[in-house]
Formats: sequence, structure tokens, C-alpha cells
Amino acid sequence: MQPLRVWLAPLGPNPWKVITVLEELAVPYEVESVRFENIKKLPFTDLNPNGRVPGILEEVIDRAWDISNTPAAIEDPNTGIKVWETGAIILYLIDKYDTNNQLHYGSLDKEILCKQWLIFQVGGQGPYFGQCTCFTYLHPEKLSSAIESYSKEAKRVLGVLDGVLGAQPDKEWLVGDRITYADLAFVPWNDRLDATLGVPSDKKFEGFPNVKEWHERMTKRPSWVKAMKLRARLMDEQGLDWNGMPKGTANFQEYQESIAKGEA
Ligand SMILES: N[C@@H](CCC(=O)N[C@@H](CS)C(=O)NCC(=O)O)C(=O)O
Repeated sequence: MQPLRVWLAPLGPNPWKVITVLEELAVPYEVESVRFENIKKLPFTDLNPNGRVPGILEEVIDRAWDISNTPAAIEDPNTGIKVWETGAIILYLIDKYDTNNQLHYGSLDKEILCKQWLIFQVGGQGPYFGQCTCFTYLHPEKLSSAIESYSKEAKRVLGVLDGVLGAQPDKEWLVGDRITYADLAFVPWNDRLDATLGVPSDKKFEGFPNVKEWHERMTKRPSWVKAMKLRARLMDEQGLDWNGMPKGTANFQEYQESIAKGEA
């Protein structure tokens, strides 16, 4: 089997959903690591019209690849299929490579629930946690109404998950009695909750004990540990610290000043 190719910028959480699923399924892959600042530009927007990662960048041009044949997010040379949007990528990987039903169920009643949670993740968790992180952490102007509104929504989403996971004493997973792709899809954004909510790392799940336990069950898995090891290496290669600050940045204030000046 030929390795699948994944284009990603290591900084953002979304690509790590895909990498974790690939690791869980032991599907071989190779990564094209790209920089964030180029993803809204041509020619890449021709390839992934949404200009987001998983996506492609400079390195592609550097290698003089034929852009017209270059995938926007993942490419599977075994099928010739190219897909962008993490929800679609995960569904593709499950359809094609989860032949033993390791991360999904074969029955319609459970499968529709896995899809329901995946759609909730891509539409309900990802965008709101993303905006919340932006206004809490990255946006140079601290707009209290935006921070409040997005924090409230992020906590509401956490409350939905916490309620469902706590509905029965022995409930460990969103669907049925074992882990599925639906659970894994929530990990990368939940892992950044400290930045999203602007709280210390040990307080990020305060008020959401079921989400905390669920999250920790997943971050102990070799798939996540390996994905984060890869992230650390790719961040390092891009001159970035783990939290996204360019290496050598003295502190968060200096980072915010450089963002305000458009340097970071
Ligand atoms: N719905 C998309 C979201 C992808 C996304 O927002 N990726 C972020 C990185 S985690 C990104 O590319 N942000 C840069 C930008 O929006 O310019 C997906 O699930 O693939």
C-alpha cells in the first residue's frame, strides 16, 4: 500500500484529527508541512478553495510539483481520491480503511450517531472554539463582548458533551461502548482549551469532569502521543514553540505585540 499524503500546518488543531485517525487505523501516511501565512493565497486556494488546513503550500511549489495534480488536503494514491475538510477526510478514511470496524460500527443505528457527533464537532465545536481562541488569545484588541459570547458558547458545547458522557455511570464513549472516530474528532480542540478559554492548563476542564476523563482516556492512546510528537517536530522545524509563539519570543505580551504589528 502506498502512503497517503496529508498537507497540514502543524500549529492549528484540525489536522491532528486526521493524523490521529490515520495512526489508530495504522494507515501509512506522509506529511507535507506548510506555513500558515500562505493558505489563503493562490495557487493553493485553487486546490482547497476554502484556504484552510489540512491544506497545501509553498513547499509544493518549491518541489515544482504539478499544481493541477496536487491535492488540497489528503491524497490517496491507492484510489486517486483527494479530499479536504476534516469531517469528509475522516469519513473517507473510515469507509476505505476501517474494514474491521475498529473506529466505527457496521449498523445504521450507531453509524448515524457517529456521524451526528462528527458533524457537531465540525460545526459546533471547531468553529466556536476557534473563534473563542482567536478573541481570547490572539486578537490584539481585547473585545470583552466577543470573548464573553464565544466563551459562553464554548462552555455550552462542553456542557452538552459533559451531560451526555455523564448520563450513565459507566458511559465512556459518545456512541455505544467503545471508542469511535466521533470521540477522537473532539480531542485536538479540547486539548487547547486553556488557550481557548484563557485559563491555566490544570483548570481547563473545570466544571466538566466527564469531558476531562473522556479526554484523558484518549490523550493516553499511542495514536495521540505519536501525533503530538510529530507536531512538536514540525513546529520546531517552522521555528515555533509548542504554543505557537515564534522561538525566542520572551513572553506572551511580546507575542501579542508582534501579532499587533503583523509580525507573527
Ligand atoms: N472546517 C475545516 C476547518 C479547518 C480550519 O479551520 N483549519 C484552521 C487550522 S486548525 C485553518 O486553516 N486556519 C487558518 C485560516 O482560517 O486562515 C476542517 O475541518 O477542515
